[in-house]
Amino acid sequence: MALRRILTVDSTADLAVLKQVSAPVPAVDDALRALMDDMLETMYAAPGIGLAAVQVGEPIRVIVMDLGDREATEEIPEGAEPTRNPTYYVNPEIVWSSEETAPYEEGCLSVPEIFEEVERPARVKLRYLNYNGEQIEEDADGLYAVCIQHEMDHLQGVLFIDHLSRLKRDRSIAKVKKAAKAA
Ligand code: K2U
Ligand code: ZN
Repeated sequence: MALRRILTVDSTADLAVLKQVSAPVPAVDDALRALMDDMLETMYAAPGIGLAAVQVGEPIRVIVMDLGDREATEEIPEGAEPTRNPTYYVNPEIVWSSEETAPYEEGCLSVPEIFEEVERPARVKLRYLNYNGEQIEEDADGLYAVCIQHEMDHLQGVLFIDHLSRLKRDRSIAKVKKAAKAA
């Protein structure tokens, strides 16, 4: 497994890649699984709870996620190691979205240090291929629904700041560029 560089909006070249519409994957094979392993390692190191392949420069329709204990209902013992429960999405589709929407303050590993509220459908139904190429159909709500929709946007070349006003979006990119220059 290897860590990959995460593309960020302060770079014009990176932004051009992030704005691409990702291509469907022809087959779930060992090469794809190796990329998904790298994506997961990169996501944990960031740290993050989701990552789309385009964010590591591979514009193909693949997402990895791990909500860890964030959706857990039972109390998590103090200092316990976060449980790892990675999930993999190849050629994912949202086949149904609720009319009901819910707000969530989102961030993005490609838009560092920017957090803004985005309104999205509260519940979605997904269809995708898993790590072994098996077809899965699943309902998502809560943080799972937020994260998968955020990642699905990436596959369309859409960043969460594209849901904001033009002014807020441009200010966000300017802030990321300023911070990158200062670093
Ligand atoms: O696409 C990404 O950059 C991954 C995001 C996924 C995400 C965005 C908004 C809301 C939920 C998930 C990163 O994981 S942002 C970091 C993060 C970490 C913990 C909880 C929420 C967001
Ligand atoms: Zn993101």
